[in-house]
Amino acid sequence: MNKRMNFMFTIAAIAVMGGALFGSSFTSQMTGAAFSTDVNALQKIHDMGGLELVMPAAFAEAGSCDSDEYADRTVVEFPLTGVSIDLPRLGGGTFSAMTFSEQIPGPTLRVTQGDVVKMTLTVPEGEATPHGNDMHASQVSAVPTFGAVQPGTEKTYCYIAQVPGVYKYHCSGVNIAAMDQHVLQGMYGIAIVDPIDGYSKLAVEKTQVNANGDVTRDRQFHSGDALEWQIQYNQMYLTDAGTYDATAMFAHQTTYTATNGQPFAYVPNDIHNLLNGHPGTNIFVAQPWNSMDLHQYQSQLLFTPTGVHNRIFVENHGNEPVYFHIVGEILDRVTQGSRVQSAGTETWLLGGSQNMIVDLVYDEPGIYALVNHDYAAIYTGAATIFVAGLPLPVINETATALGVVQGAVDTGMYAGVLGNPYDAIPPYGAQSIHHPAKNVHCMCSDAVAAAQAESGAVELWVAVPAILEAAAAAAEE
Ligand SMILES: [Cu+2]
Repeated sequence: MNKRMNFMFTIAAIAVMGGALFGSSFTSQMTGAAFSTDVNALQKIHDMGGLELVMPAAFAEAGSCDSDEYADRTVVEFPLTGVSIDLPRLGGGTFSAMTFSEQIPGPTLRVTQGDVVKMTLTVPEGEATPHGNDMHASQVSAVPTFGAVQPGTEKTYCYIAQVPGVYKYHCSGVNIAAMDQHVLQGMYGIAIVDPIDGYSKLAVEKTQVNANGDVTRDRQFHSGDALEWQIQYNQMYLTDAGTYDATAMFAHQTTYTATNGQPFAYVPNDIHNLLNGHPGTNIFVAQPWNSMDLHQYQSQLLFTPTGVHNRIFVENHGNEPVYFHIVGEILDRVTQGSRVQSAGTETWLLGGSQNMIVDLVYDEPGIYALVNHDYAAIYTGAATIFVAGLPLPVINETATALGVVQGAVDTGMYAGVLGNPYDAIPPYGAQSIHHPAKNVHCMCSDAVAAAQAESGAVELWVAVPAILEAAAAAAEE
């Protein structure tokens, strides 16, 4: 089987799973009779105005930004806006999203261990509900620091990021009333706290045959510098009208599994169909976001070279486990908090609100599927496609004909031509290998997408048709 056949086989295998999904009525909801007790409890908390403890005055300065401890430290400002907007849902229509700064997930904060984080949450006038922000990277009194911020007001708190790692932040609802709704409809994000002494070099297990014909260990080392990614999982529980379905949440009946806010965010689209010589035909049967008309919501692939250290920051925001696995790869290292948990493992389990850093090197050019190895999660959105190296001869030929292949060859990956999706890339740190280009991609408002474009990300829905038009015109001459 040649490499292209291999690619088609891999895609077809995943497509079969996707086809099963889209052919079924996976959005059907159960009735809520058995869960009335829980729902009533939530309603009572809501009616009380949340769980607001009466605090002694001594705690009034919790999270203050005036501490002497902050002198001589770097202060990193992190402004967020809590706002409800409508965003597109899988299969058409919209859902009632709640967001930090009009994007799901919210912006990623990146600091170095020892920095001071100055977090300001603004809730605009006219917003239908208060919001709050609970940052797991902090160690401050939860009450009143994470309490509700009323519409038309803002609240700032400060803390020192003392412990390196990846940390969730999320809306705390209205003093925890409706917190489930706010988080599951989109109010979550991550903070990355880089270790003060940097990331360790990566050891990858290999073997070799020596001059005597003996098979021996050949451990290979890569520097702490890495091409970086962020992948955040969550569940979505939606009514047919796109509102939050608490009954489905209590029953753990997932409507979709979101990957960076979008079910099936990173699978092939009609740009790849075109470039792979199949215009009008899906090379991936389930291409739910495949029209260029979808702009920032069109699914995009993740491109990486072979032989390069990849570092993936992973967070599970949901209330289902994530069995993190990459089809065709072994995770070379798993770090949780600031401790290595495993070196060389097939799958790693993340519970709710748990994180990890996965380090790995793709050895062979090809197509790899990053999944939550829970079949219910795969079929509802937790399938992400990585393309390592330049394994697709038809795309190579097409790109050559268009005169754009050199960019891909120089970088060893198709991101040299198409870029990597903006929302899968964390802000750069001191040890980040920069991506050759970014494309505009997010579960976000048009304003956020425009800001990505202004920062240099490529609008593929504009660029690709223009390239193809120019190529067609050149061919006619
Ligand atoms: Cu909220």
